[in-house]
Amino acid sequence: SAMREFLHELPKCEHHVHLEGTLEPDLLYPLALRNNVTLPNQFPKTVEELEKRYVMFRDLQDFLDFYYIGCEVLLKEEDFFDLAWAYFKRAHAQGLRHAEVFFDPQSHTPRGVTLETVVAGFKRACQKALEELQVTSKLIMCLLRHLPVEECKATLESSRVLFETQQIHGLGLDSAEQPFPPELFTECYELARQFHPDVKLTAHAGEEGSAKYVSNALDLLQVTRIDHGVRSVEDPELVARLARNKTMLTICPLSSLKLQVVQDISDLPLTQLLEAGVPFSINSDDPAYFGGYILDNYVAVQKKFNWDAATWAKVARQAIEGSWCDGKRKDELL
Ligand code: ES4
Ligand code: ZN
Repeated sequence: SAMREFLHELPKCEHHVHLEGTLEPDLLYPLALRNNVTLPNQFPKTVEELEKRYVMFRDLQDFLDFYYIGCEVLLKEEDFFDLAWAYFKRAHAQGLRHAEVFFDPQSHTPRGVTLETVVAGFKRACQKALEELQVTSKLIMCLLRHLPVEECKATLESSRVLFETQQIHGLGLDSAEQPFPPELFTECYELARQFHPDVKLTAHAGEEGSAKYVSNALDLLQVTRIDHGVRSVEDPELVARLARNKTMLTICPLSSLKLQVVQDISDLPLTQLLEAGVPFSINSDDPAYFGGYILDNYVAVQKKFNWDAATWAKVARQAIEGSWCDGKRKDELL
């Protein structure tokens, strides 16, 4: 359609995509076979069965249970490369120009897969995306907040050199939001800031958790971006603060729908954020699980909000300006 074509041509930046969440059923089963991995008994046995199960999730935890099982088929550097390269190809075909991608080392290290293996595979895919697709990218390492803080600290320590050499650009915080508030991770974020003066900080907050999770992430973790943050609108002072500081929310429409954070995409507070001057970007989160990549999320928003071209230009520009690439790359994208 003309609308999809228009949105395809917008210079799109993605700031909220978990590479493990790009594991399509049509890669999951071949990887299980290639690596001799036996999936749990109750796990769907075919691509078709799995696709049917992914139509809807009860909540974040119901989804995460599938997501962590999916991770078990990833063992070798080549697997991480194949995963990320498949993502870059699909997102590029939807008009992606720049991506800041999350990964969860702690969903791999318990199987004996090292952080270095994971990053080596992802970096090779990022390099190929740059050379063959002209897609730029940054890696953001996330800590799993449902795990003991001491384990998170140890993971962070093991990543020190990768942060110091800026092979990893940012730190994030994901997994089950409640009851694991941001303040548990204050020391982890302090440590990351010591790794490199330019380290970028973000955290999932205000997806299922309250607006207090968002303000505590800002106050205690000193993040400069909030992942999801849709419940921020429950606190007018917080909304004013996000607008004043131009703190970007990375919103994931199909994710919030499929995880039943909202009952309809029109329930997302996008109009309110635009009016209040809070910047946001539109992202895919876990596209293999939530039924769409970046353009599909743009289209889903347009179907409900029916924005004019000027509004879309503003949304695309805010995503570029909120990106963690250098000024030269931003100028190219604008
Ligand atoms: C996630 Cl949607 C979402 N929320 C929190 N943690 C996650 N990890 C992967 N997807
Ligand atoms: Zn997420």
